[in-house]
Amino acid sequence: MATARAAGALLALAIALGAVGCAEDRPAAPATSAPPASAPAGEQVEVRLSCSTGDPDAPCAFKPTEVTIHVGDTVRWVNDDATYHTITSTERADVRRPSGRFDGVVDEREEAFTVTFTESGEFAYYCQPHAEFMAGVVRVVPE
Ligand SMILES: [Cu+2]
Repeated sequence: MATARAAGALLALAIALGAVGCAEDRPAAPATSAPPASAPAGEQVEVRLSCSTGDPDAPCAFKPTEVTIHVGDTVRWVNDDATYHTITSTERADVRRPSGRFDGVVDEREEAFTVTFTESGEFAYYCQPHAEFMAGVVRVVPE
């Protein structure tokens, strides 16, 4: 129950800050902004965008292609090269079309794009310029 105690302490702090008559609607968020008690800080999983697969039919790939995370976790896609890629959500893995859930672009080495998944499910995505061979799945399971 340490989490509940910490949340209680933060609530008390927030009330105390409010009591001193802060002019803003909300007290300034402390550096460790507390997530809701039911959503502990998530883990971060990295997926690399690599164009050194050595496969002439699929020269670039998401590595790993599939990741399984928990609700509240974050996937961080990082570009291995200076190649232009997108990280584009699609409703179906076999029909690659932007679904609008997320859509990131990376075109520099070590450039990153992150998405925090707040609901469980299977989230397929692909790279638009390399849609024929570059796709992946994020499986999000309940905590
Ligand atoms: Cu790509």
